[in-house]
Amino acid sequence: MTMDFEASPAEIRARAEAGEPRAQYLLAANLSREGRREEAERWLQAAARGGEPDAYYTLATRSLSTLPGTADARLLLEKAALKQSVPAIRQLAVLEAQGYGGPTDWQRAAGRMAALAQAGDVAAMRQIAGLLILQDADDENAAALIDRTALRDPVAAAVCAGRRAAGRTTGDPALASDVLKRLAAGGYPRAGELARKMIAAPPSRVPAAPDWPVIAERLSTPPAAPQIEPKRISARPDAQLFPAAVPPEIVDYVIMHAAPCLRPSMIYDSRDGSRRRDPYRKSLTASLGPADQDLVIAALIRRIGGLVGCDHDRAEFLSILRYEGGGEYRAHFDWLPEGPDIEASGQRVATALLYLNEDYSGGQTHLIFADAKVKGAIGDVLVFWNILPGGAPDEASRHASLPVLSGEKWLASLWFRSRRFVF
Ligand code: PD2
Ligand code: ZN
Repeated sequence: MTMDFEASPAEIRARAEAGEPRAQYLLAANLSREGRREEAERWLQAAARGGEPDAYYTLATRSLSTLPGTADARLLLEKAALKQSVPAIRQLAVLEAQGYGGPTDWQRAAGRMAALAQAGDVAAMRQIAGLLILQDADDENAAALIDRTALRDPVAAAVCAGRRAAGRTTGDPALASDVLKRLAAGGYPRAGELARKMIAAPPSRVPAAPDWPVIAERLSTPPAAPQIEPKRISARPDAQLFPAAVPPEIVDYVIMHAAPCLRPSMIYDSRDGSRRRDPYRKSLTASLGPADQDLVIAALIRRIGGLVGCDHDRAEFLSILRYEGGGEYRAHFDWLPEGPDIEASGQRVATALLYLNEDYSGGQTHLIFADAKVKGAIGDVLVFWNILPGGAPDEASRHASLPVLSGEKWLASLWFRSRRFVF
């Protein structure tokens, strides 16, 4: 008989003591909720020794905050994946796609995610849809997958609304609006605005069921950056704007994906290497580490890397920034002072900024060196370099985000190092 959360606490304990790994895992979870951490830890370790996949997964999640730790995480996740743990397979796919804790293997990662999606896992279906949209915003299979997940997944709901607002094929007009209205009532950012756009959009036909062999074929090559003619803003420091580099549906995806992870932004204090809050940088940031990434975020990092001309493994974590009224990032450099941080990964050579919305005033990116105030359209990517050709910090690369005067500004930033990023 399988043990689940409906068993009584006394029964769970009895079975845990009798040596059932699943019961040991559930007992650990109960004890952890009660704040009895040491006992919880002992039972969690016992469950892992007994081969309980959720225990492997829980232990793996603790090793994701440093690059060296991801090697341990990967081994635990592989064991959990062999026992069909769905969260473990999703996380393992991210590590494989990014080359964290072992070789980079995009095909394997995409194959794992497609298998989960085909088996009906909603988060995997939505990720596969996102990957297809990145290749072709009109992909019929993406429409089918988004339709099937929009009522159960907030990120899919946002993509669904964005698609309809852009006049693309997506079925039932009422489909995502209910989800979005509920999210808006719960204070989820931008949900109300998306719901309004969606309700105003004309109805369209319901897409057919997903065609899995076609999807597998589409996903068999790693994501590539599109050919986009950039607009040069400055020659030195080098600054270029890539228009429409990311489809608007993926922009909605990124916002909804990151919204629950937003925290007050920090600045780096070069005097002691600490990070702290400061009026110099007034915004919220979601810095998407390995535990917060998915394959769409990984694909987006590759795409932006392709525009910049840097491999994905040189990118720091994608950061989603939300500046409310008055929010700003005063004049600063993105290059780092001498210290342990640059010893590990090298200098922060380039900055890429992806613009996620337009409905605000003020808030332009001020490239002081070019006397240019840039307000990108949704999906535009601004790239500028923070170093001189020889690699030294460029004292001319100072820039800022001007105060937001009305509305709120959303933006994704990605900094690239001179070598592989070691976190
Ligand atoms: O939000 C911006 O426009 C901005 C401007 C300058 C962001 C950054 N720098 C940054 O994240 O480094
Ligand atoms: Zn900056």
